[in-house]
Amino acid sequence: MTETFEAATRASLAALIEHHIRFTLAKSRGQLRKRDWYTAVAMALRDLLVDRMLATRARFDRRDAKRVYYLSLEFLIGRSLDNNLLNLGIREMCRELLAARGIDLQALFDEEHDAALGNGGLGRLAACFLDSMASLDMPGYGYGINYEFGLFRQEVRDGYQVEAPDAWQQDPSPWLIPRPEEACVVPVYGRIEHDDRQGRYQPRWVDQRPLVGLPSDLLIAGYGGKTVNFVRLFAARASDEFDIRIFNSGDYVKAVEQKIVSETLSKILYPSDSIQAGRELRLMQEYFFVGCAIRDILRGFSRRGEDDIRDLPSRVAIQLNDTHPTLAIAELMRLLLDEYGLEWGAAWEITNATVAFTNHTLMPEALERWPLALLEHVIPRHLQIIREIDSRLRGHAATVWGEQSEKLGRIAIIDPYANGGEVRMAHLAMVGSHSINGVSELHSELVKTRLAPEFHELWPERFNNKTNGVTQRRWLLLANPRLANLLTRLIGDGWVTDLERLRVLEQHAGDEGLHAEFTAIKRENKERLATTVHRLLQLDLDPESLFDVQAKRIHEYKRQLLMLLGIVYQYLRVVEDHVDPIVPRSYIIAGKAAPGYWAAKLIIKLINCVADVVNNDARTHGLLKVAFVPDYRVSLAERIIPAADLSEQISTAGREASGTGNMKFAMNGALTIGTLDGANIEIRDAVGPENIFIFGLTAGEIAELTQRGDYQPSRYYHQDERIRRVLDAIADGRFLPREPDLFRWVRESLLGRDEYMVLADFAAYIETQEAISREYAQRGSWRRKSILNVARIGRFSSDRAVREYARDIWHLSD
Ligand code: 26V
Repeated sequence: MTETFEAATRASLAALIEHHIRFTLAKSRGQLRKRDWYTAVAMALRDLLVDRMLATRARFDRRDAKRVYYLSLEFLIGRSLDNNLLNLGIREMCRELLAARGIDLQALFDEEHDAALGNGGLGRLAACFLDSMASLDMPGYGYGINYEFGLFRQEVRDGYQVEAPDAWQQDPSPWLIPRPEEACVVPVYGRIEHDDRQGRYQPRWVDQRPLVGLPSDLLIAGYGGKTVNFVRLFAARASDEFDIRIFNSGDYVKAVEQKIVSETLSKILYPSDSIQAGRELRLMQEYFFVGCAIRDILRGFSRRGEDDIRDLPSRVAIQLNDTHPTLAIAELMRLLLDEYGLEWGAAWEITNATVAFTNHTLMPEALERWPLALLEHVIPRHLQIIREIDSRLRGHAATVWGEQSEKLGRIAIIDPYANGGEVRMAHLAMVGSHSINGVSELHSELVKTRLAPEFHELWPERFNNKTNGVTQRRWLLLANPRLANLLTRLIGDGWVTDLERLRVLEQHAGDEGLHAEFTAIKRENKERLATTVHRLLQLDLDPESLFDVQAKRIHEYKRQLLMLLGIVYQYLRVVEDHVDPIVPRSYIIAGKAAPGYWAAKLIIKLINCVADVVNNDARTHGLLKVAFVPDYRVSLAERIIPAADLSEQISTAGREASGTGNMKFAMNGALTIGTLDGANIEIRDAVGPENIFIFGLTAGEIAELTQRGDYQPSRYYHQDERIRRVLDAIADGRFLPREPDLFRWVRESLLGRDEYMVLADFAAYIETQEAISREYAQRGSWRRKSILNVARIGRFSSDRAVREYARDIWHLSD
């Protein structure tokens, strides 16, 4: 910033803050609470952002730039104040300005409620991508739902997870700009009348009910403040006009009932990322938001003066974040056929060339399937179109493989046998998209070979990989300011926009002065986390101990249980064998369980019970601590990740599509203990096998064991005394004497099926943990590895990921 520009910005920021205190809050200085200061500062910042957002849009228009739309049911944004100040480059200015008024800026950050419009990895990835697109000056916009309630708040009572609603908009978010004049109307329900009077089949969708989508734009500032984009979030409203019709027909109660039903649509984010329940409301959400988004996209297209819809693919790219927005394909087809009057072939060509699909999971229970009957009820015209797509797909496949091929049934969109007929959304997404990508190299291979071999055989050129990335602006610059400052002092601030620059650090990896600084920073971050943990749990963690962290959604495939078995093993070594661990450890676990996922909830209870016993046993004092930190969310991750020494990425190989926490931890100097799964493999290749702790079966070995069908977990139990001790201790009730049977399930399920092969990897896991303790005890060698992790993590920036999407899928030229 030039000096005069800086002075002008300072003056306008100060004036804007005063303005909002007076005219937005209608208060005088003396009456202000911390919360008011937060609001005034945020509103002032919003004004600056709005200016730049308008300028950005004008610039893209002048450039006649191709637009990218990222369609996602989830955007896990977290907090915005600190991030926006940083990206605008005015955080220090604002800090000084407030300090002069006796206000601590840092304290204001905690006044902001996280925008938790997502479950986990998939939603946070969308947020990192928005940050990167804006920072790279791309015209990239999100479309999603303006949930009234974000992901539930997690409380822990008596060791159990208890969910509480997250009313994040109780005070309206300053980052959201309502756009009532841009409302969209989307039809649902009704039936199709068949009409072919003009010699051409012309369906008429009658008795529709209109849903109204009210958009609000959540501002996304790119780094440097030049580009401000937004994610457009729709809230559902009943249509006034429609209401009046029913009111006039005299059925007052019915009218109000329907209004309520329509408005529930955008009330709540579905909190499961593991099991697809097939609920009507969820289907309505998916369809509603996609309907609004497609209309808005087409409206923007014509407003920019485009008059030939055939040019859509060269002007617009649509990326589907998993199958949740897949109805975009059917909706775009419907509009092109029924409203634009195109022939099928032309409509299909446009749709296919515009839409691209990202898969984020292979877990069968998370793959979306919708019953035909439900689709018929909610979107009858779309179902017709889906049937037509299905029939053409099977027709094409038959010309390649022959009418009798078994592959026809496997590739079909409609599975006629399942529960009276179901649509497989991934199949619809794949046939309708010109690009299909997985999110790590391994995962993208598995998409081709396991999820969709038939599609791969027909259209190999569609399949590609885009390994995930995370934004270093939030996950390093914002979350770990001390490390960020050190890096900038050493190598300049180029890493903020070009993470590969960190590589020059390699030269300093052996430098003792740097080791000391790295150690001091980690130590301070650990102290900060210890303070938070003390506040939340009244538990003291020793910052000298090794902070061993697993923070992510609770899921059996992620194997929080494996970590827990390791903890119990350590505990038994201390109290029964009187063997102390080589280094004291603090085990830190955080994550939410889907409210209906009882196994995941039982795992939380078990973690808390083990924590209680371990933490209150005098014999482990100064050696072992266990903390389950409640309500894991973006702002808590920003506190936990920079404080970790060890990052647990221990999913059953082949199950974790990529992982992104793995990248955030390594970026902050934690070493990883991990399986050869998802992006862990690429992280190993990047940081070097000597700087990461890899253990366990490979995806190939797991598949082989499964196929042979002779995996016998009980063998491990009988052959390995350590496993026996640990499982028996858990099953015999010693972690919950008043309810000794509660955890019997753990032993039974591990000895029975052990679907995630916990026992097969147990020995390798604890042996690797021992190697880790030995390594940690030699501080110099640990620190060197830690520095090399930071130096070599550059590839895992979401800037790199988004650039690859732009180059290979979206074909953004400028
Ligand atoms: C699935 C479902 C299933 C139906 C009900 C609602 C719902 C909501 C979310 C999901 C998401 C499951 C997929 C997911 O989160 N995948 C994660 O994506 C990350 C980003 O690519 C990746 O790093 C993780 O490995 C992957 O598990």
